[in-house]
Amino acid sequence: MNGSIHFYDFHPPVADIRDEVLEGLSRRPKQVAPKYFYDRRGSQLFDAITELPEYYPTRTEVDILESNGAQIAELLGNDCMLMELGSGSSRKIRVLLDALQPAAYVPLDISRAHLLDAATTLARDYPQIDVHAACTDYSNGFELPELPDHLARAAFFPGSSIGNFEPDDACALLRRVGCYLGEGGKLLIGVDLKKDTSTLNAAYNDTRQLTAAFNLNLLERINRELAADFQLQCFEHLAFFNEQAGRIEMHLRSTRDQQVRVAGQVIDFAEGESLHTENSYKYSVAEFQALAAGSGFSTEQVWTDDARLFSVHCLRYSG
Ligand code: AVJ
Repeated sequence: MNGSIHFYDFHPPVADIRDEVLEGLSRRPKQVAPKYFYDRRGSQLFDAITELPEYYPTRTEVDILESNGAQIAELLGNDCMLMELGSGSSRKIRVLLDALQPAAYVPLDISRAHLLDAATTLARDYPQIDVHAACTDYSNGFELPELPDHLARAAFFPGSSIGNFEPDDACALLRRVGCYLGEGGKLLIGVDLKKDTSTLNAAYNDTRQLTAAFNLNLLERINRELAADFQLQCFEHLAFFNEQAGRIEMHLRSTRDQQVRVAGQVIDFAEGESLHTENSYKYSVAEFQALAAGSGFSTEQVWTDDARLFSVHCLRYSG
């Protein structure tokens, strides 16, 4: 069945999204999970962010993958079934598919439209690879289709998306990936590194204000999907490195006292109150290795760029 594409839809129902968003808005400080950024427009805006001069992670990770393709292929093995968490745009996976030539490719993403477009294009361009695309919220104990079990499993978790999770949740997620892989299974994961605060802050406060548009698009999405009436001009983008916590924080700050209706409920915002929309944890190589060890992974190899902006780790699950 070479070259076939299978599509599985485990997208959370709108009622679950409503409950989760309302629960987040009832907290102090208010929060909404960053996975909700990625409707069609949010995914497009994120792709545009990855091309910005200030946003160094994507191009740095691609460079690391390209420079080390042969060694990565050796460590992960050919003919495997390669899962990708948060597939998004396909630039990085093409580098890996070329180097690894896996038998099957299993992209997981919460953005249905984006996943379907990307998976269809890849299936066409790589006719020798079976594609099993699953639209799923992998942060939530991922649901998976029945997959062939005769192939060695490997996983790719690019982009430092692991940084969106609280360290404890990151640990639990990696453990689940490990259970999927089985003992000896390899995980290739991209992790953004700690660095000077001005470089970090610039990456999340670009002069073209695409990151601001990406952040604000969350309110537009909630307006459309949850019958809400956020006024986008009454919120402003805020992003900064929180040194103490070791993470970039993104917020939407209310510029005045206001009330917003969301799915039939009234939500009060005070002037200056913020809605916390994202954390992006940054790690040193040693910090991340310690986190991975806590999930049962040992380090086989770590690559960084010369400026030590970004790291890619090859980890092995030992149970
Ligand atoms: C996709 C989570 C890795 O944290 O850098 C980019 C998302 N947010 N600009 C990141 C993001 C603002 C990105 N991750």
